[in-house]
Amino acid sequence: MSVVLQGARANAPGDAPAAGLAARKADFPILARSVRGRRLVYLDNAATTQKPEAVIEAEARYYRESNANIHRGVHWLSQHSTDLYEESRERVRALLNAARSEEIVFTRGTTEAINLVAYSWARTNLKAGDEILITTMEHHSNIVPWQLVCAQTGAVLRVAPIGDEGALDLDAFDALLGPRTRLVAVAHVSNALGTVNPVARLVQRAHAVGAVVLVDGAQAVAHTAVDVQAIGCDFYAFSGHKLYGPTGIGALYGRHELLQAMPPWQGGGDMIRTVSFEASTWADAPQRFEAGTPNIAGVVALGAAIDYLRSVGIDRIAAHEHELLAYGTRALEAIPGLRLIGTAAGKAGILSFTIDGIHPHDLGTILDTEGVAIRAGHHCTMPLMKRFGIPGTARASLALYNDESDVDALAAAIRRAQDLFEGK
Ligand code: 7TS
Repeated sequence: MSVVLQGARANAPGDAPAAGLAARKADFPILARSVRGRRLVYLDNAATTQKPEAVIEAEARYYRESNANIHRGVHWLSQHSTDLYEESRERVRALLNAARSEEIVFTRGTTEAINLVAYSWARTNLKAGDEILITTMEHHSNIVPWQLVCAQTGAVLRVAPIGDEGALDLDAFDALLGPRTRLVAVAHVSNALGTVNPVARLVQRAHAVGAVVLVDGAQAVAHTAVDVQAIGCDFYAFSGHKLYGPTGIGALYGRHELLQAMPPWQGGGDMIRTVSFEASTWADAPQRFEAGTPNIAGVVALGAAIDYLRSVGIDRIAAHEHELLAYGTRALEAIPGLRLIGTAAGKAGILSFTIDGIHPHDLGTILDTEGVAIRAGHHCTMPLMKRFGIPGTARASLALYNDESDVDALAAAIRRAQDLFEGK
């Protein structure tokens, strides 16, 4: 534990932009454990990031010192708990640079945020023949909710293609926009390729035809500064657990006018203004979309995660991960038979690859025996895998606490797996 506390230092003022971040490993207690008798090399950060002591402690402290239900108590503790909850909303507002905190709705995560928009906005506003435009690189969470909307409303799903490097085909995207396009739903950063989409440009083109735009920011918020006003999007979704925060909590940003015009999607306590057996009326946004007792401790710990992220500095994190990505790309490209999937310019810290003669799952299993945790499979992007003609990839995804030794361990483990398969 003393190691953890030592590591939880503030930024050293003289630190170079990307230097010294590896010392942050000590902020994350789980990174000190071993797995299968080996040092844990955690490279599955796109699935979920590890949690710093500050976040774990914030959640525990909430239950030790502040636990009470929110928005309904006249007693001190309830008011205190409500204040903590609403302070976290303000932290999320600041993280995304939203204009006002009423534009932040707490959800279980990205998936629930997208479903909220699908159920409330899309089912109300779309009719037969309207079009929803997505891209080939979307996570299932940004495909399936729209398919459900289409089945119910008669709207049509359109898909903008990508090039061989994994970049969105912007001309094709523009060509698919038209008077029928009512909604564009696009990933900010692809979880399987690392491609960073030019979301501000996409929003501009989509708005020109009158479409509303949802950005899936699940893979963006922990790796790059996000400014929803500069992007200009109407909705932005993210998950706390990919941002060094707890599971089961995330948020939806929605432009105030849009949220205020949307009907509730779940009914219950906290989302109403008045209830009678004849008719009920709804609270304003965001409460309208937060029925029932929420994950209060999760919200508070998410606030602590945002504080942590800001204390390290999102620009330093981005610079560090880009350097490590370049290092990792060189290390993997030197391995014979390895093919990187997703090589778009300016991509984020995701190394997806296939190896000749070794199925990604077998590779993942062998790497695991060496304590190297990566993801293997389709990464909830089956249509994207089909586009590349592969069943899946092995994927290493970077976070602020990774360093060159982690990438070296990955490369060495891949080479040993190859030796094993070649019977050496
Ligand atoms: N959108 C993107 C781009 C994602 O990467 C993910 C999760 C989601 C949506 C869904 O997020 P959730 O928190 O609601 O589940 N991506 C991954 C992944 O790449 N490996 O495991 C989960």
